[in-house]
Amino acid sequence: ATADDWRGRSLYQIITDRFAPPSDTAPARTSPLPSTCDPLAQTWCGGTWLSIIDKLDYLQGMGIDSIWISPVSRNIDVYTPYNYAYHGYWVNDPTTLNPRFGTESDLLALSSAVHERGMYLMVDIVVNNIPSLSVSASLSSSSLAADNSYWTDPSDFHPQCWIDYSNATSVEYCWLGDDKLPLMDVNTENPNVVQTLQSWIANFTKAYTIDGLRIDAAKHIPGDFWPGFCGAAGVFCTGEVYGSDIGFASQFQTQQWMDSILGYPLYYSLVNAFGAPMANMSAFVDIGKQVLSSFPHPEYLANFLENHDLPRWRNTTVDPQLAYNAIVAQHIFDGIPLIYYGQEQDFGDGAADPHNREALWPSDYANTTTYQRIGRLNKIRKAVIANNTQYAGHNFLDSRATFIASSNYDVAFRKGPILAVLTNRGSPSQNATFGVGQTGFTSQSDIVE
Ligand code: ABC
Ligand code: CA
Repeated sequence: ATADDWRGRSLYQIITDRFAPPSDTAPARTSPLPSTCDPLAQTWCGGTWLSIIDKLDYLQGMGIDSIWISPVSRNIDVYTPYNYAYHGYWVNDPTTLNPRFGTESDLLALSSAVHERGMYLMVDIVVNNIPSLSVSASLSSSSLAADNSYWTDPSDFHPQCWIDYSNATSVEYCWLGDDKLPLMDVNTENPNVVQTLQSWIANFTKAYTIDGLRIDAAKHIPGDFWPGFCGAAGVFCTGEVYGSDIGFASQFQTQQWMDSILGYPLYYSLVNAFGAPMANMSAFVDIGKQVLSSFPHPEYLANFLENHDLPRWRNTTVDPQLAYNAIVAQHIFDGIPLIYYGQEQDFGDGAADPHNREALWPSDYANTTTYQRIGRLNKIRKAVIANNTQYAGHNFLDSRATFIASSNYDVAFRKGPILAVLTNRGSPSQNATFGVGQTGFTSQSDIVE
């Protein structure tokens, strides 16, 4: 699917190991299965590609029509200083599937089940780095063999150096991870590496009918690598560009490196605006405007309030009213709304990695108020998109959000036929006045609350 196919979608992020319990009928991929899933144990809890299928009804009940699943490629399968690769990011062979989560036919079954429902499938891709337990400062063919690395020649990697985030070159060429578990930086200028990755991704997206890619650590590879890679993939690419620097992040679109990035800049603005009662609403207004003016296609950005690297929203603030207001902003502002599994269940114990990667099944997939409100927002989005609802010649998807009014604690913005009026006053409710003078709706217009 293309970026334009994606922009009206609602996306849901899944860590395969944690989203749905292993079903009784499918072969267990992890043994022994833990009796409870303790995120601090950092080991497999048993979720698989097949078990995701059992919970697609639950997702559709919330208006979700696309899923992003954690990396599917083979990982190191040994004990490390950070325990086990249950999350799937320690890919040591991008070209082979991870037997912990299923077989080729299982991934095909998931892809078919998703498509039968008219949903899209996005897969997380790790190409920047390969974990190492044996290599520290020196790379050699024998250490790479000991690590069971797909790349076998030292020239397939950049020489060892740790990333210095104040140095742009270092961010691209040095290594993620640390001396306990180095993530060796793949030499993405080596023509053999480039060629191999391109033909693999072209085959992979076709073989499994993948609709989109979430590109891990996208800012750690020089931008000119991506057009060839995403071009070969032939599908929507959204990159992880972790950070609040809009000038840096917007290059991914202005330089046409890839279609989209994850909406980190908007995320920081929403935390600053709604992350505490009576916080800083101008952060949303200021950053929101900068996002709209800096990105040529803000409608392709994937906007989130939580992910597997960040604290849960409800860990930052327990106030449900603040969460609901932030969720509305996330769904009505330009972009593809993205829910992290468990957000709809108000998970809030998770400070950060690894606490924020709880199993979803103890929630019993309950019909929570948050679940219902996300569902309602998706119904509104779907309705105005499907009907191409216009106001004064502006429909939802083609128009940009416009800030209409704001105070320290309130904000109003329009996007096509929808007006969002939000507050960060939080709980308990209080009497307050917020004037929204110029809604753009003429007097006596019919509106639906
Ligand atoms: C493991 C353990 C952890 C332990 C850690 C050191 O090692 O589990 O308990 O603390 C995977 C696993 C992790 C694992 C790591 C390392 O591998 O999921 O559990 O942690 O082994 C992606 C994925 C992420 C994944 C990897 C590695 C990459 O989403 O899940 O981790 O394949 C950087 C990278 C980013 C990466 C992220 C974790 O680290 O850029 O790709 N995510 C600054 C930098 C960011 C940086 C961030 C965090 O710090 O700019 O680039 O992200 O280190 C804002 C600023 C930002 C700033 C933030 C913190 O503050 O604007 O710039 O971000 O205000
Ligand atoms: Ca790199």
